[in-house]
Order: sequence, then structure tokens, then C-alpha cells
Amino acid sequence: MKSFRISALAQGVVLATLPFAASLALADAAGSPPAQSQQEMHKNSDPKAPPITKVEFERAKQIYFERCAGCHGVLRKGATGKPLTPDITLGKGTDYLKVFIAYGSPAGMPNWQTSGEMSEQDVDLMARYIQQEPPTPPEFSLADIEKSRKIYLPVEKRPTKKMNNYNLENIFSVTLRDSGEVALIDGDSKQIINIIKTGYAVHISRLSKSGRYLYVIGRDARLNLIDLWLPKPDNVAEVKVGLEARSVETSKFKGFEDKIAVAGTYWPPQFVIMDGDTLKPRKVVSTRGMTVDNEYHPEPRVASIVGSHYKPEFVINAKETGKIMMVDYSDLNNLKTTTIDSAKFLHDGGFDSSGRYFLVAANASNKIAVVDTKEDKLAALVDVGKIPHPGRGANFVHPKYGPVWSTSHLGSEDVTLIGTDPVKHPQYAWKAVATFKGQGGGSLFIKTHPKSKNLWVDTPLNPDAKVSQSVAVYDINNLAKGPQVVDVAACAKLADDGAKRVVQPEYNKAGDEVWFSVWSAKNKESAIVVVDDKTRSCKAVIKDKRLITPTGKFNVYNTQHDVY
Ligand code: DHE
Repeated sequence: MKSFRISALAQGVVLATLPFAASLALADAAGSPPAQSQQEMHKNSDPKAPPITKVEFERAKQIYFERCAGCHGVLRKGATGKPLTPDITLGKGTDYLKVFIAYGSPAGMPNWQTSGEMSEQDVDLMARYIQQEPPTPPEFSLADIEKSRKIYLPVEKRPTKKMNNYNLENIFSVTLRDSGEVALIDGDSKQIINIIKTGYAVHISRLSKSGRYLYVIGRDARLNLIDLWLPKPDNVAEVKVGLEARSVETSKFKGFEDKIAVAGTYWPPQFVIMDGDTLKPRKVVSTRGMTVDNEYHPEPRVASIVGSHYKPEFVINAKETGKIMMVDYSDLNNLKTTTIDSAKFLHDGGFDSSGRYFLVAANASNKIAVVDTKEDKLAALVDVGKIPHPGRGANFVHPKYGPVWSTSHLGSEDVTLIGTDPVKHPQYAWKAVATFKGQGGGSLFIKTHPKSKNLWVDTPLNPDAKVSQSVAVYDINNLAKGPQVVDVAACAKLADDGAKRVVQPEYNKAGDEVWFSVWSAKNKESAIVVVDDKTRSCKAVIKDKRLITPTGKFNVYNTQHDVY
């Protein structure tokens, strides 16, 4: 295990700390044929695979981990993205693969080269790399997790009450994707409170039930625990829960407030249940097993996790198997799990407005699975458009259909509404009651707020820069009117040099501002644009040289209370 961790992670650190030009020079040197002939070559089981040196292979492995594994899988068996195993890629050949990687596709494959995120040499390298056999990373046991754990401030030395004057409920935890940090921004003053070291490319932030503890999980499976009660909120504990991860959640049920945390990993395919205040691992559970089609899958990655409000349970979604596990955390020695069959490949989702039903995208099946967390049963599988991608979705009351939850799509321009009220609107419950057109494919997130009349839909992965730099906003009482397009990137007034994806609307606590990230490459300036929800015009722009590649933003109150 050690050798993989050290080589992959050390490589990442070396490349991340090299100046941009130096890392390109390294790529140039590694990519050119004369250098190849002097270097040791990587040995692949199929001699038809294009040549790649050992150094290039290690570098490509790191790029694949950072950029590709999330969609295509560590073993490249496919999920949100297509399978990329050598039986498929060798037939396509290097030239075909290079074009696809460079230009992307409207179905959601990013345009890595034309957006400036990968050099021509890197695109060539990746096209050759994905024709080799994928390397299998090592396992990660409870003992490995415990060994990695660090306590920066023991529980007995932490404050017993809030020690600062911040309005904690309106703080935003902002992912600084490529710098391996989060920025805590005061939503009232728009000032940065602290920039906190975390794992690489934090994926999400979640709050403990009381709102005191903030948990952030990196793609490299490093989980940080931040205490918002400190005079200056900062890390108090940290643990590495595996090699690759996307999700973290906390116990929300009465009697278990702030007590338990859970993190799901992409690799190894498992989840770990921990003490909420120290991150001490208590139980690791593998997700390997049969899919809903009764075939064995070696890599069912853990996608979204939410804490039930009805039972002491976590709702844990295994992507490749399409199984939703209701894991009872009240007795970890006699762990009870109810497994619900839904559809492949489970990804992101959120609660309906009542907090009883959890709606999750089975994205490659073009379905939304609805779980009743009170009865622990599948309430419905709803057909929607191509590759639904809701984030946590958006709940509002539709004039005709009553309470609805909505999703946009990565693979189509559709925005779909699903009825969520089986009591007063049973004829619409768990049906796709309306679909209307957004700006285009490549949407990742949709958002509204109980106090707002607006529904915001982003399109950061659309290949057309005009579309990826703007958002569509609809009047929820008059959806037929169509959207107003707001050019959010223009408000940020950034230099015209490369992709500026506008991503993830997030409301402030009051529901009268909506925040967007303007996500540039890591060596370019980015910004956060705050839009006035009523006038739909730019209200503030937050710029700071420390705001490197901001992506996800999590308002403390809205995240803590599942308001979306
Ligand atoms: Fe995400 C949510 C996985 C790419 C930003 N993303 C999620 C969740 C999963 C997931 C499983 C739900 C977690 C939960 O609720 O418990 N994301 C993946 C991937 O596998 C994928 C497709 C590829 C990858 O390599 O990671 C991927 N995601 C991205 C990005 O490229 C984004 C845009 C930028 C980034 O920071 O990496 C991104 N994902 C987000 C955000 C959320 C998220 C902001 C939470 C949205 C919310 O409002 O809840």
C-alpha cells in the first residue's frame, strides 16, 4: 500500500508545488519521443497499447485521479462518464481519443484542452494512458484510517460556547478546489474569515446537527473537522478515510446530535462511521457486491449520503450497484442495514421540502429514485431526461402541481419537476409533472429558496462559453414565460483568457442573495459573484488572490437544515 500512496500522492504534491511553466516543461520532456527512448518504459499486458514511459504513467495516473476518475471510475468501468477499459479504448486509438479529450462533448465531457485546463502534451499523454490496463489501488483498513488521524485541538481544550462574534448561520464554506483549502466567508460582510488547509479539491461541506462543527471532505479522502466556535474557526481534527472520496454526513436524529459522522469513499469502495467530535473510526463497511441487475461489481463507489430525520440512519447511495443502504447507526456492533434496490448509477440528491423523502439521481439510467426515509422503502423510480444532475435539487410550490422537487441535466437542456406531495396532490406525486427547456446541456446544479420566487439553473459544463459563463433564472409562478439569462461571469470583470465556468447557485440564510462561483483555471483569477435575488442583478463581487478555483459553496444554515 505504501508504495502507491507515496508515489501517487508525492507526485501530486511535486506537480502542485512546481511553478506552472516548470510543470509544463516536465510534461514536454516526458512527452517527447527522444526522451521516451532513454527512459524506462511502462509494461502493459497488451503489446498493442501505445508506448508510455514509467514517469509518464505515474504522471498520467495522478491526472486521471484528479480529473477523470470521478466520472469514469478508478477501474475505468464507467458511471457518469463512459467506460474506458482497454478493450474499448484500444479500438478507438490515440488520435480519436485526443480529439474527444481536447474538445469534450455536449453530453458533459469537459473540453480539457480548449478550456486551457490541459496542455496538448497532457491530452496526448492521457489518450495513451487510457489504452493501458488501469492500475488497481490498494485497500485501506480501519487501522490505516486510525493511523492517519490527527487531533489539532482535543475536545477538552475546545470552547464550551461560541467564542466569536460571527453570525455563524450565514457563513459560507467555499471549496477552493485546486489549492486544497476551503474559504470561510462571512455572508453578512462578504469578508474572508479564514482560509483553512484541507484535502485536495474538497467536494462538499456538511454541518453537524447543532451547526457547530463543519466537516469537509477532499477528493483525496482527507476529512477535516472545523470548529466554528473557536475565536477564529479552524481545523480541530483530521483523518484520511481512504484514497478517494466525495461524501460526508452527520447524525441528525434526536439523541444523536453532533455524535456521529460518516464518510463514503470512491476507493476503496466502502464507508466509515466515526465519532463526530474526534473522527475516531468505529466501523468500516464495504459496498462491494451485486448490482440491481444481479451482477458482481468490484467498485461500487459511495456517492451521496444524507442523515435521516426520521430514524437514527444514514441514507448511503452506492453508485454502480444502484443500491441505497439505510444504515442504522444506533448500535454499531450489531449493525442493521435495510438495502433498497433502485437503479444504476446513483449520484447526487436531496430531500423534498418535508424532509421525509430523499430524491437521488440514478444518472446513467436517466431516473430519479425516491426513498421514503420513514418507511425505509422505495417510493418510486421516476423517468427524467438524459443524465439528471440536481446537486441537492430545488423545492418549491408550483401553482398547479403543489410541492415539487426539480432537477436539471448534464446530458440535455431539460429541467424536470417531480410532484412530492402524496397526501394533498396524490395525482402528481412521484411523477415528472413538467419539463421545460434550460440554456443547454452541461448543467450541474439548480437552486431556489423557500423565500424566493426564482429558480436558478447553471450550465458550467456546456462547451459554449456564452452558456457556461451565464445562468438561467425562471419565475416559479410563471415558468412558461421562459428564462432570463444572467451573464454572471461578466459581473466579475475577469481577464478574457480562458474558461470561466459559472457554477453552483447557493442562497444566503435570508434567501435574498444567491452566490455563484466564477471558476477559472488555477493560475487565473476567479471570483464569487453575489446576485440580488429580487432584481437579478449583481450585488457584490468577492475577489481575493487566495480565492483559487472556487467551486462549491455551502451556507451554514441552509446546509444544516436541508433548505434548498
Ligand atoms: Fe461533484 C456533489 C461526485 C465532479 C462540485 N459530487 C457531489 C456528490 C457526489 C459527487 C457523489 C454528492 C455528495 C453528497 O451529497 O453527499 N462530482 C462527483 C463526481 O464523481 C464527479 C462527476 C467527477 C469527479 O472527479 O469528482 C464530480 N463536482 C464535480 C466537479 O467537477 C465540480 C463541479 C467542481 C469540484 O469542486 O470538483 C463538483 N459536487 C460538486 C458540488 C457538490 C457536488 C459543489 C455539492 C452540490 C450541492 O449543492 O450539494
